Amino acid sequence: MNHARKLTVLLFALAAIGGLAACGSSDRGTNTGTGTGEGPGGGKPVTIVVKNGEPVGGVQDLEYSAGEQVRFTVDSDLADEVHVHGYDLMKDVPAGGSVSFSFPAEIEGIFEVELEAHKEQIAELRVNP
Ligand SMILES: [Cu+2]
Repeated sequence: MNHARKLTVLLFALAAIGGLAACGSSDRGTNTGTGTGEGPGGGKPVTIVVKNGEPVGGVQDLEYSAGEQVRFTVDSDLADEVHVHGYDLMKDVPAGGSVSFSFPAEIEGIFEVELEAHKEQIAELRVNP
């Protein structure tokens, strides 16, 4: 009995992992060597400009400390859906329009911000303890 229940839990866990992996593979390497020096200070709004489905200036670094407010805007020339992994937030962005995110950085770690339909990473969200 006990064994069977454990197996069920395991299967659920696998299904959850499979679901997460289904969108946006993370095996692209998270090594973003952009030495821009100063990161966005806590609460300072950041705008990520997307042209032809790609982030202008490369994948943007968004760095926060746990508890800070994450704020950024995506300006896109193409219609897509912006997906913040980890926090699992999704918002549509119209062609030539923009969409803004504002949420507390309550999950620590490094997460991909992705243009879902184009499967393009546009930012790396880093939340430090
Ligand atoms: Cu995604």
